[in-house]
Amino acid sequence: MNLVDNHLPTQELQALDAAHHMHPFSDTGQLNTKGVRVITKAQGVYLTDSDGNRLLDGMAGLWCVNIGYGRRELGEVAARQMTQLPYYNTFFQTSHPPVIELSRQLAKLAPGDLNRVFFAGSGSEANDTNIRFVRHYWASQDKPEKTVIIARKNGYHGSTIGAASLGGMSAMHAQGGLPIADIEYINQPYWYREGGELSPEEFGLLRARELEETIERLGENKVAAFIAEPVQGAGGVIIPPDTYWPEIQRICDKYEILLIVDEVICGFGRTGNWFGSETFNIKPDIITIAKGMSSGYQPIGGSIISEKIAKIFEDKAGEFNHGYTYSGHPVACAVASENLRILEEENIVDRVADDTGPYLREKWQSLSDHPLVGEARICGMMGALELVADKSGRKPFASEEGTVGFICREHSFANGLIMRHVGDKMIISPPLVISRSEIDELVELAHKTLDQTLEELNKQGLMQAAK
Ligand code: PXG
Repeated sequence: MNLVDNHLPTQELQALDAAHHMHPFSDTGQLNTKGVRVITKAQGVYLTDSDGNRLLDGMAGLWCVNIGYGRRELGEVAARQMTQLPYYNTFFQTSHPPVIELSRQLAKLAPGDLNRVFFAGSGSEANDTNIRFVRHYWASQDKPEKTVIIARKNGYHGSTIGAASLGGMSAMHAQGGLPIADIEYINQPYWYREGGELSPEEFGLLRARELEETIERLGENKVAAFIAEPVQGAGGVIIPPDTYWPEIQRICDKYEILLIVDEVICGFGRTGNWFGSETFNIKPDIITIAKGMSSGYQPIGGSIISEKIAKIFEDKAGEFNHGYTYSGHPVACAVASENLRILEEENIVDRVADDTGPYLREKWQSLSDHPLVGEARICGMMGALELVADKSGRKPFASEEGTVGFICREHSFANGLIMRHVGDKMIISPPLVISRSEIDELVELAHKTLDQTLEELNKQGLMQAAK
């Protein structure tokens, strides 16, 4: 028997998990009653669970396994680095070859003059860094009152206290005393649910101009930065109307505020370019990175900052009293470097732009013919289905938000496809290496799942739109 197959029986694993392991974003009581699904191995775009079931991973783990599972090269690099230098810090005026090489690669790949990298262990940590970066940047230029960061409702920037404060998730703010001071929120560019009678273009402009109104209301001298994801991921793959980002860019250029673009999901090929900032023609001062940087093979995040900011840090800011034990961890850096090398060498990002991305788009959009699907939208390799009872009305279901999405997700898992639900939206974000035939399989399984969901909704009397 293969060593990795040699695990305890599923029920025993579930009992131990329930007894000793607490899960993120989970209702502990509910989960322990139901029992977790135990994933034991993975290859390419497929996972295997402890009962031997095969699942097509339509979420690339948690939006991160861009390169797909089972790339030996990454394991080999990790083993070599662990033997040579498993750990050293980057605090005491020291550095090491893996962090230097990864910084070089990132500076080369990142847009514009974003050339300097500050490392963290995750996207959340990187966004905490960003809060301190931008406030200290202004304080160093005798503008300590420029502290407010404008963010968006339903944005997601992580789960530490700082990052969750930047996020606009009301359920997260409701627990643990969030948000921190001096974060302001504007509405999201979510046309399908919030656009009313406006065209997407009109609505995009309207939502972008809330940034300008907020800057004017607070006073430019109080505002440090604006933060946003190019496409909101965890919020439900919300792709802004074409008018949105150009207007945001105009406003950021007009006022003296910094633009932080959170590329934790959109970065490293997800939208068909190396960064979402290229897809939407955004000129950021800082980008947040994590996830696809290492394809999730190692935990690593960071902030890539512009020369303009770096210059202030070099000339005026003094010591920046911030950093993590694992900032620039050698093994994580070596693995991320190898991941980037493979993404480049195998032209994986170009393939998303020119081949598999357009192929998935066509197939995915065909799902909008299904009676349950109000909109099938997609950007590169991230897509969403808006499930509705009334296709022309763009109205939510009468049932509590998420009831239908959950039913659909359960059918999807039972069919061997991992799709995530965000409320009543179904989400995909598959590994970027997914092939055409695997895309066919994904879309066929999604179609079958929609049919079964519709049948169940009809049976339960849930096919009703809200008034
Ligand atoms: N920014 C963005 C845009 C993210 O999507 C983070 C920051 C935080 O990264 P870390 O590495 O600290 O998790 C994220 C993370 C979901 C889900 O349910 C999404 C994320 C994390 C957990 C769950 O879609 N994104």
